[in-house]
Amino acid sequence: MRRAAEDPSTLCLFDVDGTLTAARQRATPHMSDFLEKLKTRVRVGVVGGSDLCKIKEQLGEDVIQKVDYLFAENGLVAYKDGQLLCIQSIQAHMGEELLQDFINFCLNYMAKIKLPKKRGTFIEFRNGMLNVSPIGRSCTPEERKEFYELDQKEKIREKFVSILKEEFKGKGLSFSIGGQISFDVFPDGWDKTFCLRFVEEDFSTIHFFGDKTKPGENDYEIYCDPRTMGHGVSSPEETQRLCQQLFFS
Ligand code: M1P
Repeated sequence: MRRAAEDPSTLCLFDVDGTLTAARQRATPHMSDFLEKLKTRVRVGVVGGSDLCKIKEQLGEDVIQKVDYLFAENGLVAYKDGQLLCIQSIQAHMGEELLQDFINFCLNYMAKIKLPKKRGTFIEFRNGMLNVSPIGRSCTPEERKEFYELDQKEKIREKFVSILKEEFKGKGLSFSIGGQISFDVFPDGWDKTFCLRFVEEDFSTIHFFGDKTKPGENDYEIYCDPRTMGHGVSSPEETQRLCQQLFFS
């Protein structure tokens, strides 16, 4: 049975990668214990760019039951108190014509890039978004690191996104670089602020904690949104320290 939070009018929403866990890694037992403790003070939610499957790998199979709100794919797949609230469909929203034009363009562009390594799953088709990865999502952790370091120098993803913005101008698509090897593509407005519609009426204060808070990064919109108090962090350890100061001192 859930224990009531001392302040049920405050919600803390957390990004996953870089905020609750290291990139694409599992949460440490210390972080899991901390979230349990935090739930005695405030209501707790998670809003990740990743799909539900990846969030479960990182935060546990039972994460939907453990937190008050679980928002996967920016909230395009939304759960409250363990119950599904809604799932968006990118194909219904974009239509097959635009979707195929977009996928074909990306595959064609990626076919022309030469990288130190290329693996598989270059476009992951999710419920409410597409995730595009020039190296391919099936790369190993070492290959992921190698791509990320190269990308920081050569801006492979930034250049790709700027070409897509030009090519698909006026088509209602948004792009965000949230992780290390890929970027997310979704209809305008389907960024992390999407999840706020499920909580804005129920809380007087909504804190958001994220590590990718610069323009073009996937925490930027919700971090700046007037409905949230945004907190930029640089690691899971900093997230814990900040919450400790805010809610336990
Ligand atoms: O949560 C941030 C991002 O995590 C993954 O990114 P990458 O595999 O590139 O490190 C992806 O699931 C991405 O969709 C998500 O935004």
